Amino acid sequence: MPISLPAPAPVKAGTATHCPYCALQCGMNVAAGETVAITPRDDIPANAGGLCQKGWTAGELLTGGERLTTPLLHGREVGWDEALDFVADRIRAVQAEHGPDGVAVFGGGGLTNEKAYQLGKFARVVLRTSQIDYNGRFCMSSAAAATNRAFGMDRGLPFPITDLARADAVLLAGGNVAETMPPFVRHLATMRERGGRLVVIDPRVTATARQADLHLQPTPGTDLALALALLHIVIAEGHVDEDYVAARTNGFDAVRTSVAAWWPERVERVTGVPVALMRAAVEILAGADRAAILTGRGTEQHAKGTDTVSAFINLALALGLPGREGSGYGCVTGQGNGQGGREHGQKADQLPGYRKIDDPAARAHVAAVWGVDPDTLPGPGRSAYELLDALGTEAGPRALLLFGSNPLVSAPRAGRVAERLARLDLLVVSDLVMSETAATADVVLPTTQWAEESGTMTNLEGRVLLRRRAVAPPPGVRSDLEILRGLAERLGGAEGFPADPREVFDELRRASAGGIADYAGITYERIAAETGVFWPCPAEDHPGTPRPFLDRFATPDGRARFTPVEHRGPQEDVDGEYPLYLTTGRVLAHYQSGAQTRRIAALNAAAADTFVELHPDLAERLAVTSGDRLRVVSRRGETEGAARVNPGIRPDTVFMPFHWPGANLLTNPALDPASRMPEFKVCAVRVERAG
Ligand SMILES: Nc1nc2c(c(=O)[nH]1)N[C@H]1C(S)=C(S)[C@@H](COP(=O)(O)OP(=O)(O)OC[C@H]3O[C@@H](n4cnc5c(=O)[nH]c(N)nc54)[C@H](O)[C@@H]3O)O[C@H]1N2
Ligand SMILES: Nc1nc2c(c(=O)[nH]1)N[C@H]1C(S)=C(S)[C@@H](COP(=O)(O)OP(=O)(O)OC[C@H]3O[C@@H](n4cnc5c(=O)[nH]c(N)nc54)[C@H](O)[C@@H]3O)O[C@H]1N2
Ligand code: SF4
Ligand SMILES: [Mo]
Repeated sequence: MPISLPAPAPVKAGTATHCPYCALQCGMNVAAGETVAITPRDDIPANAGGLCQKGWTAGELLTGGERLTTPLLHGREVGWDEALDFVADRIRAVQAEHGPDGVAVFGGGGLTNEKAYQLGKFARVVLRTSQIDYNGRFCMSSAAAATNRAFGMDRGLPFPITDLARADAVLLAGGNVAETMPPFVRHLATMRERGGRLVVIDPRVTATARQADLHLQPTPGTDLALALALLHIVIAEGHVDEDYVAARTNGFDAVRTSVAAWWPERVERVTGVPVALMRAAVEILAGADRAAILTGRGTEQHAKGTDTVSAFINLALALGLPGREGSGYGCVTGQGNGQGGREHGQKADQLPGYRKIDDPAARAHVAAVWGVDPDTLPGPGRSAYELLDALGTEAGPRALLLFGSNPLVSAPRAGRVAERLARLDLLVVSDLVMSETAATADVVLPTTQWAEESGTMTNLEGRVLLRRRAVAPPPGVRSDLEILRGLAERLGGAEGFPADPREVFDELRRASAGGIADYAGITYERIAAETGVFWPCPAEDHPGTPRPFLDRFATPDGRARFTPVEHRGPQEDVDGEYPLYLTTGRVLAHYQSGAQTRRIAALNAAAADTFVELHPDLAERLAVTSGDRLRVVSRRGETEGAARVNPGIRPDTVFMPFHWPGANLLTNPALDPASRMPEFKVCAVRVERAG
């Protein structure tokens, strides 16, 4: 693989690089030998010497026996030329019959910036298809839509993560960082050691909630009402920062009026959260000199996720937090490159630099970098679930190229997605392992992974990091960039599709220049020398932007926008037939669809199988104890899991992780109108004893 990188920074042991998994992108040293040794780096502020169990055991991804090393064509091992010729021939045939949109592309928020950029370019320039989207739609999209609406910019945390340690209060709504980003908890712990206080909103007593000074435990899907009540109390008790609101925001009057009807007693009936706890939360936030409000997927993965985030942003704005040093609103981003992956054009409505694909100036700029006529660039396509749901249908794409996602396990209403994938004329999956989705593909392309290749990742703070190659890939495996180059070569020309990540990054810098997510001044050398550079960074002599909103917001007039929002219930409420809420999420030991972590012995030992968490009262009614098999049934499907009785969950709610096939057979694909986020976090189910 062609590679040209600055010399790695001197490290204790091995090559300084970053974790394969989540958006904290913990720094780690990877030393290759018979086995791979991993030690945490202490120069990366996000983890500063810490790693979670997934990070510590990530070496097994490199040495484990379940690695794909040969292309597969209908299950048969073939050479790369045969595999790529077949894919190119089928793409040509499908497009001849169904037009450019007959072929779709699905990407992932785990892909490096270089891959995400190249995938978007490949779709628009080589395939000329509008049908491209990615799994980040299931992840960050509601927070992105709400922050764009309020601040004119979507950067997960618009401040360094270490600011949290200096806050006097943090409200974390719908995030379980103790399991999803364990080293994150250190920043919160430091805050608490300094006397700061942590408020957590979660329907379950999670490992994170147990560390909180105050825990609010709402019914799933009612955070919007809760946020309205918190703002109602802030206004009623005179805690609005009127000077800030006047100087830095627009639109407060409409919001002030709209929350008037959401008095705390009414919201107690909607959410189940006692009024006294709502008042206590406001007291903590309003009494803090510096405070942050953070949201996670618990509040965002709803058909009203965008409005829910807007309600929390309204609360933050009324308290005068965003754009003040040491305070703010932030979204706790998810996948390894969840931030960068949503900036460079693998999203249906987007071009690099966080530009809009329907903006003529954006099209002209990017087309010039790509050396094509702007009129040849397609327009916006379908969002992730809508795309998956359209596959193989009369009006939908007939072929799919999938890079970095396992939707048979992770997409909502996965039974429907399986039907759709089965109807395709061509399914091509690039992966490291035989994921559930790869196992159904016509063509499987074995690709290199994190420490076997280099590229940049943008962490949850908007800090662009260099994930260096630390070990040689197994013989026969190609990088995603090489795969895209190979396909481009067969479909019209490899020019503009280099396989060297650094060449791709240099083009990405030019394509993003002048955009919201401007990487023009970021180089591999700078990242190495400065332990990451915050975007926007428009020039090589620009210092980067750790706190983009200190002077102005990214809106045309520089002011933040309040948005009035109204509460409504979940898309599917409980009834006699389906009397319980199901919510879904994560456990410490596994990552996402589990394609990677279910192949690691230590992680399987820590968490071997799926489960159904339920309250003791419900367990008694069903006459089950922990370990008994349960069947969980929704209007869309059914699955089984072992009962895990836990007094920390609401009696009206059950929880399942989605790391194993099953939970998503149940979930509701109702979509948020603005972000097209599915309602992963609440649907109606019935629970029975199995067998
Ligand atoms: N171990 C592990 N870590 C990960 C990942 C992983 O798969 N495994 N994935 C990474 C990715 S991509 C992401 S997006 C992040 C996600 O990180 P988090 O957002 O922290 O993860 P979740 O477990 O999906 O959801 C958080 C919490 O939301 C709660 N919740 C459910 N419904 C509601 C509700 O209606 N309201 C509120 N307030 N809370 C609710 C759940 O009980 C859960 O504890 O984690 C990242 N880190
Ligand atoms: N019920 C429920 N469902 C959910 C969620 C939930 O909370 N509840 N959360 C949603 C969220 S936030 C997310 S982010 C999604 C994630 O769900 P998925 O999109 O399925 O994500 P992963 O399981 O990480 O899948 C990544 C796949 O790509 C492969 N891979 C890793 N690196 C690379 C690479 O560089 N190149 C290529 N070609 N392949 C690679 C991995 O081996 C794996 O098979 O799930 C969503 N689904
Ligand atoms: S917290 Fe995230 S980035 Fe850090 S070691 Fe764990 S999985 Fe890796
Ligand atoms: Mo995610």
